[in-house]
Amino acid sequence: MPTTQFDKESIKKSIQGKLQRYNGRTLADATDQQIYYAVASTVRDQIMQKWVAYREKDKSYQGKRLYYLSVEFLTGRSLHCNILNLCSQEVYQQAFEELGLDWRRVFKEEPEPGLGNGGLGRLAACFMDSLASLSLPAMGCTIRYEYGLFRQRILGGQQVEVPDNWLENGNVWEVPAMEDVCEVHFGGYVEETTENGRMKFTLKDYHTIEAVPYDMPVAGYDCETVNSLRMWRARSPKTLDLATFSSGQYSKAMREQELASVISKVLYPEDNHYEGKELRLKQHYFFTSATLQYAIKDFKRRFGTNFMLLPEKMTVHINDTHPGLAIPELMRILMDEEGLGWEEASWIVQHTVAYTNHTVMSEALERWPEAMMKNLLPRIYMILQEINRRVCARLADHFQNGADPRIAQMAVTAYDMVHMANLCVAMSYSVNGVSQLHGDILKEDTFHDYYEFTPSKFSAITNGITHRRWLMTCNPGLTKLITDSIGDKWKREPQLLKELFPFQNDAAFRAEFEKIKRQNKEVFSNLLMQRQKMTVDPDFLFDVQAKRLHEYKRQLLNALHIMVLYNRIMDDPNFTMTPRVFIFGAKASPGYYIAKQIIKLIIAISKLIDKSPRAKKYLRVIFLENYDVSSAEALIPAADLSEQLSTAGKEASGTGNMKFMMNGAVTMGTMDGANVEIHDQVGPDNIYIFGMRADTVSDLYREGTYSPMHIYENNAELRRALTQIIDGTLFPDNPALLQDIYHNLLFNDHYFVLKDFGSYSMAQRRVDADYQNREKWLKMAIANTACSGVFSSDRTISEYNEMIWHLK
Ligand code: 26Q
Repeated sequence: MPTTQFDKESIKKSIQGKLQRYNGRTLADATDQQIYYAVASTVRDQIMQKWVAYREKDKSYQGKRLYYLSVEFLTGRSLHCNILNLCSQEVYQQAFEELGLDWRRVFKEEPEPGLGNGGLGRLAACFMDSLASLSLPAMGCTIRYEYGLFRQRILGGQQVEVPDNWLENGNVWEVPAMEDVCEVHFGGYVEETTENGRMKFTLKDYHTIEAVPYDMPVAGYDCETVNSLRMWRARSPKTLDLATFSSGQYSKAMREQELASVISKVLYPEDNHYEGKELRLKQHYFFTSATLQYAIKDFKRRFGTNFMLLPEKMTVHINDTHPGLAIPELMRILMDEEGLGWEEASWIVQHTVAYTNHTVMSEALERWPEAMMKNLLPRIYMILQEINRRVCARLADHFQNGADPRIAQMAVTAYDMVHMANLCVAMSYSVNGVSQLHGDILKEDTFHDYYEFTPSKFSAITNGITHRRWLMTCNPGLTKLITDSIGDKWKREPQLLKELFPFQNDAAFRAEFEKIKRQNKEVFSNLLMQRQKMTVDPDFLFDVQAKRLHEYKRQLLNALHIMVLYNRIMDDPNFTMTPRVFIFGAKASPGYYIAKQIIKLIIAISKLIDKSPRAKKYLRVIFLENYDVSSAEALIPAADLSEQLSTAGKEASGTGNMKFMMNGAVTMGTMDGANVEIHDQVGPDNIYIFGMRADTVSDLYREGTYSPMHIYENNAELRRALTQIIDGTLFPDNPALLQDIYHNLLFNDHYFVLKDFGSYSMAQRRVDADYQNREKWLKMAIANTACSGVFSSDRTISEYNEMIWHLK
């Protein structure tokens, strides 16, 4: 196989050649988009060459393989990270320079695949990067949504959702794998027969959907490994009915096609929230079934039909419960298609499937009506019932009491619902939480009864982020400073960032660090100008809260505090403070009413402040439209303060917190999720911790004595800010617009916003003072970057591999 060189001259030639062949243009008159495609397909050629070589080696691979199943992979753009992982930054940079191309301008032409909502999907993407970079054999498996997460526009002071047609101009990075097309069956009924004295179950009268795989290469950093992200698209197996078409019934002829393809049409925009929509259940089964059919086919190719080897040769990791139907589906394939008995199939499943939980919020726990499951997946439903019967029998035996109330709590099906989390805990060999605190809560609370039943299954592995995207590509200035100071071994071993710690005391280093932060603020300000026709002053403190909008994440705490600052400025002519811009980035689920009201509130506060020349000198509020991976890559390197305000016990881990820290922002946070571990790493002097601890929160829930009204009555500043929500200060023409926010806070306040307000406000006073002390602040910021190495997903993946997967 001849290999092509990818030196500077051949890269230049390739880009120009592609423009000529694809577009009939020269570089001089090509559009930015055409240039992007020419560059990206040059990089793709380079990856393809490695992919071919890797696959060739892989053919004879006899070891274990990981299938990582996730309904979301929030990958972000690929071009820059691919160039980085190929170790080709320098040659491309030189080639660009000589061709007169602008690096950033080309990158921003790439449509961002928004195939995820937030933390869960982004984690899956970081994991893919680390798996490949650690040369572990893995395939990511998901749905190829035609429309990703909606794009957010702000119009008339509120969120408006626009469809995300990310495939409109084609996707350079994917290749269809037509040899692996398979069928997924829905509906019908189960016929029971006996064959050679054994029960046989056959699905009849089912409806077929075809699953078409598209593979995206995932190249590891500075290594030979190129794994795949496999995305399944749904289509109808029937070709167009020409007779119907000719008779003029166009729409009837098309209907079948369209009905099938809705399954992979659009990503559901709910984050940390369950909605029992049938189409969603179809999506889950669709990609899970297709993946397992492929995995079994590959196993048979490698090892024949000795299925007892399966746990030794593959792990099926399910990212939350959404792909949990992998459990009954694998049993179905082994029993109905491969002829194994229940005992064998069940043993195999219980040694092959591993499960990660990502949330303890009860409204996010996945439950499906039994009737829906039975209708849509009759054979799968039968298997679930049998699993449930056996699980309950084991439990009754264990508790020595068939009527023990714990059994109903732990059952797979109960009260007419299929409880996916119980299914996953009962049937997988490993259950893990995503931070130490979250792992403890799973053991002590969420899955307490299961923990007592099978304690050894449970573990906690703290999340991580890929430092290649979240430092090396998004923050080249800081990357260079780090390398100039401690060499470049940290790129392979991010824990070596620790060596930066003593540089806090180096005045020249601090000055350089400060300069880079300022440049990043300017870059962000320019982006804001392009996108929203706004600027921010880089001399202001950049105070950032960027994450999905959710009541438990408490954007409201931040908003109320801004109102209090505004009032202090307006009330006292001598008041001064450190000038600060509060930047919010947040999408709300389209159906989440209160979340959308909160966006309105933030934007209204922003406008109120902008109307006052005096307030504007100290305070700005920016609502960054359409917060996505690409805008995070510009925003996070510019942040000074990272707001991580979740009610303690609610945020399983958080991963944004780690990205900010790595880029030298100081955390303002509760003792929740991974904030606890960030605190452990940097020490109490390099973080602002406030608010109730998780145990106090759960005590308060249990006692039920919390009275937000009591706090309202005793805190005048807070009372005033709350009143301004409804007294016409924000909406003179419609003072009642946000009354639901007001009422929720005053009469319910489920997330303890008022309770934690005092402590938050005090911690913010310290930030205000500390930021003035440049030396102190920079030392804190540097300490944060220096201590962020453990939060690289390379460490996370190594732990998964040691504790759960055991891949070579
Ligand atoms: C539930 C039922 C049916 C369909 C969908 C869902 C659903 C969808 C999305 C449930 C949950 C989610 C998203 C969860 C999520 O993003 N969790 C986040 O995971 C991150 C990675 O582990 C953590 O860092 C965050 O703390 C956690 O909120």
